[in-house]
Amino acid sequence: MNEITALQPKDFASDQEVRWCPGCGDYAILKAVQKTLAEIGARPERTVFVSGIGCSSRFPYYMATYGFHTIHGRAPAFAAGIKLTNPDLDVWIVTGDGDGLSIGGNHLLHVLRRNLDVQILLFNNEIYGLTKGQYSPTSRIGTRTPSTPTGSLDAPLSPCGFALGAGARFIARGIDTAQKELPGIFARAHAHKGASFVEIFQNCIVYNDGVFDAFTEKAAAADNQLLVSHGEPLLFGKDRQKGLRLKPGGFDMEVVTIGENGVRLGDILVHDETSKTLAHLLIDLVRPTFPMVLGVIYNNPAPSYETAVRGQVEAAEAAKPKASLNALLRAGRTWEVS
Ligand SMILES: Cc1ncc(C[n+]2csc(CCOP(=O)(O)OP(=O)(O)O)c2C)c(N)n1
Ligand code: SF4
Repeated sequence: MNEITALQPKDFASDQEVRWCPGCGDYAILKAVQKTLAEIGARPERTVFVSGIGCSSRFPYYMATYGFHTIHGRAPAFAAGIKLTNPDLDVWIVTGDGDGLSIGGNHLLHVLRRNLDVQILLFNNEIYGLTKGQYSPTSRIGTRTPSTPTGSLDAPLSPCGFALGAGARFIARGIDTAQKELPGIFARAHAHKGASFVEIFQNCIVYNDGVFDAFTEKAAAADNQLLVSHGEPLLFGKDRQKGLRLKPGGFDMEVVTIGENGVRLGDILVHDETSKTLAHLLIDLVRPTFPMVLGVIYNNPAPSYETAVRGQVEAAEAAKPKASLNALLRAGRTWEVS
């Protein structure tokens, strides 16, 4: 009998020299992905990483799997071709906020709405790292960069809000350094059949250092992060005494404290990852009034694109006798050229 050896995270690391800046958040994400693949029993020969252009998009070089470092914003197009022709492969897309939401916004939109069975990891550092720090679609108003020397005026885009609007059926959020939670989130993204979208807050230590500190710093984490879990109340804070509820008589959320003003545990909303309405509310919460919502926010599977495409092809083939190219060429009117 052929025994398949269990692989370790290091078995998914390639022999390529990693060329990110020392201290870049990309290292931690790479480590979490390699750990995830070992844990889920992935096979390198059945796994493909596809990226566009950017620091984050160097990812496929560092994985001992198949990989394509493609063109700016176009990873979804390559991934679609790969998955449609080889549906048994596990396809991961790695993109940045610039690659996926500027030049590649259109492509990302369509891969999400089509629900192709791929995992999309969007490294959000709110900046263009590779090209030396220009503002990106997720940069906050007032961000000073070489391309916005007096501060950006553009309203930032919410990657998860974009994904939900595009029709994504799996949406999650994580933090680069959260090694305890990230592999679990990636594993769930992998288990979801259809397009899974994961936004990862990634610190660019060179061009946008500390931009997420207000909720990622250890001392701030408990009061500023809410890690959701299906079926569990939306609680946070050091003693998990704070929670989210709908404002009585309205459709907006509010932060309340259990034990204050008559608030009881039963008043706190319970996370339902299948609810699109709740996903909207959680994704749209504005900081710092609300905590940053992390974990699997939305998970509501629907038939995946490649399954539907293959079903259509098989049905068409079954409905017609086997096609003959020769017969097709000779069908209808033909001419002899002499
Ligand atoms: C067609 C084209 N336009 C522009 C560029 C320049 N360019 C390279 S990477 C990049 C943005 C990368 O930003 P992001 O996706 O956020 O990745 P990061 O480097 O921050 O990981 C741009 C504009 C390019 N390589 N190709
Ligand atoms: S420029 Fe920023 S994102 Fe790019 S490798 Fe350096 S720290 Fe990472």
